[in-house]
Amino acid sequence: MPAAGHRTTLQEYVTSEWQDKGQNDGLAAVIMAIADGSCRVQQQVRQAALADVLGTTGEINVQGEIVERLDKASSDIFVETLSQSGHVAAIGCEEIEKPVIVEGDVADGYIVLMDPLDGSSNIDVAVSIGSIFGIWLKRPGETVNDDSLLRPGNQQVAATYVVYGSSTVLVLATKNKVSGFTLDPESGAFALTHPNIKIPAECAYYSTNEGNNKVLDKPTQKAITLLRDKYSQRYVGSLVADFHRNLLKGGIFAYPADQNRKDGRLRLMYEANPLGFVAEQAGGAASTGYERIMDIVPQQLHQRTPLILGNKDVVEETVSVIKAG
Ligand code: P6P
Repeated sequence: MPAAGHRTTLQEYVTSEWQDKGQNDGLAAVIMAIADGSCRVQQQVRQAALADVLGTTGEINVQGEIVERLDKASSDIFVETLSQSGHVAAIGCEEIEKPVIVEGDVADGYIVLMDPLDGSSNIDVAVSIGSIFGIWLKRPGETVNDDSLLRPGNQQVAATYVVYGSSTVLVLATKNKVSGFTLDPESGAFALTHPNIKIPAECAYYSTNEGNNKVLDKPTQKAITLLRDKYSQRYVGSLVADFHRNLLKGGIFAYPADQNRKDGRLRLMYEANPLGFVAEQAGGAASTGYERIMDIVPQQLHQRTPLILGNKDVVEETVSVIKAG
């Protein structure tokens, strides 16, 4: 029994609570690899200009976007910690065109899809950013190859994200359980601070880039107008930060397709699927505007999708307005 005042650490949570529920200890190792990597990333995020880690590498990534130096550094850190966990068979990453197939003896073979640093445009201006991870288990007996990563979100076994904000918070979701852990700067450990997260019944906020309104189709403009009439607008411009606030306070995030982004802007495999998993385990929903995000059968590692994410009733209402045309 923990001492009075002791907060359960993430390590204790994934090695004790999960064992009671038969969770595979390999998954615990994967989660701790993500936690360890995020501790190293947040140190660089917080040092920022002091550590000369801001600015761009001069490269253009597979998304056609300028690579921030912290994007690359974060990608390298998580590839290293995940590869060394002994339980990850393959990694898909926003910053890396092809899947990373982890060589050597991998016990059970988790597949991790990640956005190592989401919200790059906010790095240089000290606004919250984050890291996002979707976790699948390879098919029994499968020798993983590039196609092994193209799994629908409804086959995820867990998802987690880290928000580097006024505090560093890691949110972990498994089937029907979402818990939040805050990094204790003193101990360097994540401590349980948000047990059993459920999205509040009342939606308080809507998060969308209103600057895109003019390029939305009419049904989507109507749906956004309904949100604008009902809820307060909060938009950080970092998906993880916007989603985290909406998860804890009640809200909806919408990045629909538009004339300039026919397939939407956000990525299915390592943004929409993981956060859709978290949202659903917390009682929320995630849709493209026409179908459940996690039912999409992916065709490409970096494919994009429209995303409407948050309170289930508000997502469903928004979808029905869009579908009504
Ligand atoms: P816009 C950040 O670059 C990101 O991928 C998400 O984190 C964020 O929600 C979105 O793009 C912001 O896009 O077009 O509003 O700047």
